[in-house]
Amino acid sequence: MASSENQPERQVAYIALGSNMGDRDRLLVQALNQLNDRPDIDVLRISGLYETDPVGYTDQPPFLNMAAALSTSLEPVELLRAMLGIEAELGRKRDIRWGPRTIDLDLLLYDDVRMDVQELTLPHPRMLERAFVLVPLRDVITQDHELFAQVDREARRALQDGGEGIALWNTINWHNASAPLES
Ligand code: PH2
Ligand code: MG
Ligand code: MG
Repeated sequence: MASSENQPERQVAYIALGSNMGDRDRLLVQALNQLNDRPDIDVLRISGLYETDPVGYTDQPPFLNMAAALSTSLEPVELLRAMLGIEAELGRKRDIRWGPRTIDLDLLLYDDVRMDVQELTLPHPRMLERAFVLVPLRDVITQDHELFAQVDREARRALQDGGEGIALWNTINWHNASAPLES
């Protein structure tokens, strides 16, 4: 029996967001608003918006990438499914395999949880190799996370190694994020 007296414990999770199609910054903010509109997710902090050269399949437009810290009462796989639902709402119709993405939401870290199931591996297995993830993540991760030092070091290293095509593009005050953006 579900009890409203039991306050579900809230955990901090870190996500990466990316868009290289359509109104990129608006799509990122819409995704953050849709996450925050849920009673079981609060967006705590957001990174700067970084414009990044495409990695992997390079013949596509530049991305805007950012990261966010969330607080959530959802379990990791439930959080992932909520993120995929928002992705589908914002991006499904224009999504082309390997091609440009309206919105990509990746779950990077959930507290200090380590897990590996079919749907989800935590920490995200490639996050420490991707400058477009590390640099925004460094803006929002706190020192109490066990990967803080590694994220900080690898983000600095990526920027020293020529920047890896990453440039700060804009910053948003999260509390004003639903108001019109200035550029
Ligand atoms: N995402 C990819 C592939 N390549 N490159 C950049 N710069 N940013 C991304 O978010 C990105 C990418 C697949 O998810
Ligand atoms: Mg991705
Ligand atoms: Mg993804």
